[in-house]
Amino acid sequence: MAGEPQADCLFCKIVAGEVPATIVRETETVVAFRDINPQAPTHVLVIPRAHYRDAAALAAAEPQLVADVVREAGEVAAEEKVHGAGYRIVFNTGTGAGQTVFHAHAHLLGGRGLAWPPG
Ligand code: IU
Repeated sequence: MAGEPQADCLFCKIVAGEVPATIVRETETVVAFRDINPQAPTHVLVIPRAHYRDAAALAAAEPQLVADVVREAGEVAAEEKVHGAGYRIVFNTGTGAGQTVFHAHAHLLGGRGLAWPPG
């Protein structure tokens, strides 16, 4: 069923507490944890507890959850004190764009200058 945990999904296992992660914020709907391979001084992944393969699928099925993810990314940015200088929220979507984990997630990146266009 849509949104249900998937046995082979790493992020579902983090949500379930079966795989360790450094969690920085949790709500009823969202979990935020540090990326194991950080690309910036602050690099936190914000994920819905519900399983959807990417952000567009999440938006189509449960649009409120997209708002929850983005709001929590902003809360993490404030907690990490990167909001003043600016930060980036990225949803890699599809393998060609660098998506490697097919459970919707936002990357919150901050704490350094972020070039545009991105690589
Ligand atoms: P991507 O947008 O799907 O490429 O992002 C997946 C991220 O998940 C990537 O930045 C990894 O470093 C990160 N990650 C993690 O934090 N913990 C893990 O156990 C694994 C990947 I595997």
